[in-house]
Amino acid sequence: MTLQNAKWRKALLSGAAAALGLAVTGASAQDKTDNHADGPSAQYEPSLTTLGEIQVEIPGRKPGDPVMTPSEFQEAATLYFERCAGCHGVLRKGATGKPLTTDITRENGYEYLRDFITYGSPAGMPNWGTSGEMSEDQIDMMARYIMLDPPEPPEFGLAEMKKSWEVFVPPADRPTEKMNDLEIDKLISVTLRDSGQVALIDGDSYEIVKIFDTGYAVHISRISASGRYLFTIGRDAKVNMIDLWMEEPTTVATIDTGLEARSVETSKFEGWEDKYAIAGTYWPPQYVIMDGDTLEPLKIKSTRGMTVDTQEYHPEPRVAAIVASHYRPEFIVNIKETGKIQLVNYADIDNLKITEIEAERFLHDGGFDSTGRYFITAANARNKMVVIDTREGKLVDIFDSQGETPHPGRGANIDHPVYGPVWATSHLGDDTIALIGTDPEGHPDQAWTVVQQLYGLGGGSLFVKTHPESDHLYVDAPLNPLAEVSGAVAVFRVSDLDQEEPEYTELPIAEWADIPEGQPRVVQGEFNKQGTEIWFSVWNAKDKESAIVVVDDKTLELKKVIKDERLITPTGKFNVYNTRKDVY
Ligand code: DHE
Repeated sequence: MTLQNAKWRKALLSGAAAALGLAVTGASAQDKTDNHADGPSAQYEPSLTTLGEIQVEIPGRKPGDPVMTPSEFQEAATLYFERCAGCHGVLRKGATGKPLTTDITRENGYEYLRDFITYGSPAGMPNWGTSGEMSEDQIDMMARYIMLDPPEPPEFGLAEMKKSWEVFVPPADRPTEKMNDLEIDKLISVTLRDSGQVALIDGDSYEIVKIFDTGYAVHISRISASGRYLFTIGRDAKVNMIDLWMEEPTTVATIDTGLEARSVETSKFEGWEDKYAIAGTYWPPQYVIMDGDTLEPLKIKSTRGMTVDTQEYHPEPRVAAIVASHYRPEFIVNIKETGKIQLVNYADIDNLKITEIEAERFLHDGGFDSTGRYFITAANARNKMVVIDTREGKLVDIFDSQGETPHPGRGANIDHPVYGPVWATSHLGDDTIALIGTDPEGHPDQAWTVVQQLYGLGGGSLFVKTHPESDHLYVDAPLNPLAEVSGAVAVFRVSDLDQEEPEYTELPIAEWADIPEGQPRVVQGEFNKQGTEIWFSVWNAKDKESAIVVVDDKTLELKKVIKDERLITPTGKFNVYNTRKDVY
């Protein structure tokens, strides 16, 4: 263990642990509750900001209803969607948080609800009042609001999608070959979260090629199998389709696929390259398969249904990660609240075949092993990992990640000096990194178990990254409450992982960016195509300077700081080649 590592582990197990919202032996419930809202896991619950903007009306009054004016009800609904719906569900029927249906809230009564919102609970409810995040008036309003029936946001079917759908450049008017001299595979698409844009940056010259307007608080980019089309999804569920072959890369089509979303993907199986795109939504709970040339919506599937464990009806299971199989004409769709993974076969979408795999509740993100055959994904609120064999189309295993709230992104594949091919995930709730064996043939005893735990900078990690050409595993910690930690990255040398307690090198990325104001967080490493350098976002507030820091992978030295006033709140980065080929 390095000195730094020892320091942070010590801090983590004492004061900082409470700040992270972790259970600490001997700490009172009050300690934990006081600080809950600062914890990385609490910060990472979805904020349904687009739903927060919809206009709602007070449902029909019933005897005994608390009094609310229409404007109070509207304000409370906005607050609820932004702060509470991520855990308690849009319809208040419960998700990771408890249900708040009126039979329960009325039984509890106004005073109980007001105090609960004010002080929180050791079970995970943030202390909205004592943390200063909600005023007394807001808490009074929220207590009354949840005693009334919830407003129901609108559905979004084919008619609504078609109404929003725009094709700016029809396929017939697009070039038949690449018309620019960009090295497309070297481009990196950078999410500019708070400006609702993506920046396309050249991987060699570090020049911004173009900035595109996309959906609100745009989330991720994915690339079509051929590398020609880049797709983005906004939190408002808007999909943008950008043609990278045109003289100047251009948005050729857009569509709204719902009201809240996080995922988009395109078909990758041989013979089906670029044929379809798919977007999954948080609201309404559904996914839509679209034409891969135009985004025309073709098939919408609801995800409402029974939960995997208690087999109860869930009215709003959100769609989390979606990946495209390399072994079958299938999309692999994580359905969060029911805990099911659907293998959606797109070979005949009029006779859609779906294999439904019973996994674990609260599925979030995940990625492939190095062969592309196994999809490894986190049921993060249950601390579980789920493995799907995408060649055979079935569940392989479900096991404990041995840490608190695994958050792999797409994970990282390394060739371990002892255990062979392993895949890594870090955790939001503690400093552990789990290395998981992925080679059932060569290393059957280690397959689908945590073969080694590494200790990183601290809790609040979101992403790990490596590249087949690299001997390094990079681990960020952007949601750690300590600025020194959230501004740095830990790097492990893969060939040293046979040591008993592998040490890491700490890279002071935020310091390198030399940003005078704010407290930027360093998030999500992404390699260039060649695997020679890794890019990190230095993510500051919207009105402050941000940057991208490029690190030389061999020397671990600073190579370049990319700054530009247009780089507002950069977060995710997606190299065209690595993303389309699932290299990570
Ligand atoms: Fe993400 C991926 C959901 C907050 C950056 N994020 C994903 C995926 C999901 C998801 C379901 C997987 C998509 C896929 O593979 O198809 N993210 C959510 C949320 O619900 C959450 C917790 C809260 C919210 O309200 O959105 C959330 N995410 C964030 C952030 O705050 C991050 C750090 C900054 C940002 O831009 O919003 C963030 N999420 C990312 C990134 C990926 C991602 C960079 C893609 C990682 C990859 O390597 O593929």
